[in-house]
Amino acid sequence: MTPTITGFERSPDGGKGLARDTRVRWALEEVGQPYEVRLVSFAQMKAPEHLAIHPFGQIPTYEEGPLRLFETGSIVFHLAEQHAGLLPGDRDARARAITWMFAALNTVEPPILELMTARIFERDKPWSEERLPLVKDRVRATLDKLSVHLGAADWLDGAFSAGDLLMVSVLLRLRMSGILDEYENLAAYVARGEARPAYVRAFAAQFAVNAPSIS
Ligand SMILES: N[C@@H](CCC(=O)N[C@@H](CS)C(=O)NCC(=O)O)C(=O)O
Repeated sequence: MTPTITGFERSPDGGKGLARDTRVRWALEEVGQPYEVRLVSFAQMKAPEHLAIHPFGQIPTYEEGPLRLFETGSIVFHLAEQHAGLLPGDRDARARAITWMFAALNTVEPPILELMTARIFERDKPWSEERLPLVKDRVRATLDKLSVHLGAADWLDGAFSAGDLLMVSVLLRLRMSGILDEYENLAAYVARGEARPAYVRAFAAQFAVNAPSIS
């Protein structure tokens, strides 16, 4: 059965691949699962039909027959459980890969989201300039430790896993800030993720929808 995911009718990032449907597309591409996409406007996301699938009125969602999921982490985990390729077979290695999924979304992403909020949504506030360095340092405090853990390895724990897929996706959100480039090994790690054929396909698919049209 071909699953259907939702994505923005037009992503506010103009095709940079930062909207979370890209993470789901990437996971689907990694496991070789064809999928369909239903594009939704902001108004449609808040309408009852969509709220019945996503209680918070957001994207992405995932529908597979009677199964309806929301939350990117949950969707990627479901795909990783149903298909080979995103989680190791060994019990302990699998548990560690799942731990990295949680670490990406629960530990690394929150300060990055705070930085995005400070840079984009709060930049006209009178206290914005004063607050920004504090928020950036909170991001660095997490990346310092992540960078030490990764060291010279290609991936976080052995072979590429759903943990890497989510961690790379989260770190990608930092590119515009310049902070990622302060960490040579993390910048190379993200570049390795982006070079994966599955990511290239996922990025191209969302870009085709979201790229600004030239007229
Ligand atoms: N924790 C959720 C966050 C979902 C989320 O923030 N989605 C954004 C797009 S990346 C969205 O739909 N924003 C529009 C809105 O909140 O109105 C997940 O990981 O799926």
